[in-house]
Amino acid sequence: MVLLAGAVLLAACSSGSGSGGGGGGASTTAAGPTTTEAPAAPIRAGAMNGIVPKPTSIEVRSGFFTLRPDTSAVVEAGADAGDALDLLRASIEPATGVALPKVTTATSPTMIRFAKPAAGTTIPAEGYRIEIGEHAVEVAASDHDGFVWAVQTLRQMLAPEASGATRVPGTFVLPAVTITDAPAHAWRGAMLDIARHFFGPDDIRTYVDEISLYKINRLHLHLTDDQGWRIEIESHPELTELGSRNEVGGGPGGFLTQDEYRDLVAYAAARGVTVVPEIDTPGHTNAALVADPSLNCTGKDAEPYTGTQVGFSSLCTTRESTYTWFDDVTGEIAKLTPGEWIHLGGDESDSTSDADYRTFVHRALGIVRDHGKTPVGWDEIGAADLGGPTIAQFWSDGTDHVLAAAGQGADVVLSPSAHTYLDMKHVAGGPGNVWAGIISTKTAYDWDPATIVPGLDEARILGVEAPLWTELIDDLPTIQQRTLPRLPAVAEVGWTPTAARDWADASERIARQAPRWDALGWAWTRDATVPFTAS
Ligand code: TNX
Repeated sequence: MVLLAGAVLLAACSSGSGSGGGGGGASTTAAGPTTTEAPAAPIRAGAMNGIVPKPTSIEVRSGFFTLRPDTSAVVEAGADAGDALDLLRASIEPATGVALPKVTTATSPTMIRFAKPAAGTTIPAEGYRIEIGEHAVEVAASDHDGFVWAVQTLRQMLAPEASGATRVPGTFVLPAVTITDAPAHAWRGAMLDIARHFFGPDDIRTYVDEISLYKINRLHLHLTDDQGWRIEIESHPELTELGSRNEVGGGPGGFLTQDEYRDLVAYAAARGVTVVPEIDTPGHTNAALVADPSLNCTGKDAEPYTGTQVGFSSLCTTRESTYTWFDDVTGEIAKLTPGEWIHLGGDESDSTSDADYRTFVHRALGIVRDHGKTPVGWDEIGAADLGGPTIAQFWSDGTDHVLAAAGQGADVVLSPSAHTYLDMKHVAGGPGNVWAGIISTKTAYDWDPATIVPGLDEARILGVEAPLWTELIDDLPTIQQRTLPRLPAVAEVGWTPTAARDWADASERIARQAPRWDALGWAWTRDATVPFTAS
């Protein structure tokens, strides 16, 4: 074990059982005011049992790896770990001063090494193996995202102060462990509504940082709604010129240029997150109707909308030009989006007749496929003839639609509103929406993807997603307060098999995240179901 002389290790590294307490990760300077010796540098260790989502296995040994100023990084040829190493450096260098220079052969006494799986072993997609010894941290994965998730695990094993923006004195250590890990579900999503209130690239990037820390791998961006059209479409500039300039409550709105969107997609991808863009149709389209009256069957000019009602707008589904328009829009979105999916909405189309809705959805799904993407839609699309590979996103009270979609062969992403709608209140009397119920962190955690839709074939379940609607949210701290600590809870529902999950244990691990959120400057909610230490 490498310890600085005279230093004291004050963290919960001695046990893997979670005995570190809610404030795990605390550390302090060793020397008290009465000592005559020079103050010793503190040794800073993270909490054991502080990883969210819970990994498949953790084997704890005795000893530590010490991050030293000269610790180097080695990336084995063929290991797709460049982004993961950049992420690790960017997240720990400001606070620790450890720059992790890349070397080809390890010349420093300690190193972090990224390698392909050892010969004769396999690691599943997005999985990773971490082995920490006194002189080396060995990280192995088969793909880009596996390395990123390994880094997120390493960040969670470090003392929370390692994530801060300014240098803190002391030496950071990692406990000697072997971790193997891989996700239970391929789709672990978070949705951000930038239509009801507009959020620009900086806020979205910070949200990507948050979701990636918990191994969420899809950012579903709700780009259009009645209140605003938020993505530049070069073939239809009026959509943003006329359709983006307001939001709920009458604020200025805004939109992402194609360059900004492209940059965001790349930023997210480097952090293991695929952007899934949503163009909501045929309802939720007032902003488009304001911009282009020809999309409206009534021929009347639509008025900009700044309220919070739903279900009053519809594209003209019986006019051929509407399909040309949808083809133009989704064609540009497809070109900007390397990910496999485009979401076409399909929810709450209360002003479209049932027959028109079915016709529109059937054709629109086909148009998305013609652009080389797999279409995703809210569960109502199950009423239509899907006509090919489709993903249905379950959200509503009834299960008929999602079962109808699955019956046609669709895969399913689960966003049960009573558990995953993070715009709902955490607690009665708190801020947020109420229509889907009060969602404490425990409620966000305590559900089983396999049984939430009775009768749904488990083989159809791709994973889970937590939406954040923003009628009542207009700044980044509020996004963070609604999603922390509930997003990590949903992330674990998606990553960790239900049989391995336990709320008592999870709630302690979630509590241990708070000092890291503080170090990162992220706002959060002191949810009473999570045993946070007193402030
Ligand atoms: C329902 S969930 C909606 C959204 C609202 C949300 C508010 C879904 C597919 N549609 O349009 O923003 O409720 O909680």
